[in-house]
Amino acid sequence: MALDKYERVWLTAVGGLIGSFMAALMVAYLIFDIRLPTFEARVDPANLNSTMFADLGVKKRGENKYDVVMLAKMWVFDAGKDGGNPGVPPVIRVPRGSRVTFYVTSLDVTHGVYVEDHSINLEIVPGQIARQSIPFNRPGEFRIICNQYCGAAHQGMYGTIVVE
Ligand SMILES: [Cu+2]
Repeated sequence: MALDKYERVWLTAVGGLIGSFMAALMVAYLIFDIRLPTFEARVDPANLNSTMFADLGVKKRGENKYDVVMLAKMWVFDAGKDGGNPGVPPVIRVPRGSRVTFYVTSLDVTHGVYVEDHSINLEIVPGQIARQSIPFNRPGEFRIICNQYCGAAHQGMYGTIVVE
């Protein structure tokens, strides 16, 4: 099959572009350890007592593996007893080098979860569980911020993750 010269040039250019996008994805996945946010399951916000959200907090799942089960509501994040006193912005502690999987749902309106200096950005929709797993390799205090406008006291909706 004979290809026109320009057709061959364009096919090569497009192939190279797609190849470089794939390479960028692999670098993000394998070297920077980035995982995309995922839809985990549906829940009934009026009936969270029969779901994983009946037991909020930080769960150790293995060597350097933790789950954070958290509830977003106007206008606090609730991480159970592991987050400190109810009604105040939670402080979550994890050891340095751990991989943390967040499971978050909303009780009322759409919220967001963003962690300062880390590759996580979740949209928290009532009725859905959002999940994302990220590594915490640097020690420090990083704010968890609601980055979806959720009403009058939205600006006060935050928490802190302390990497020790
Ligand atoms: Cu919010």
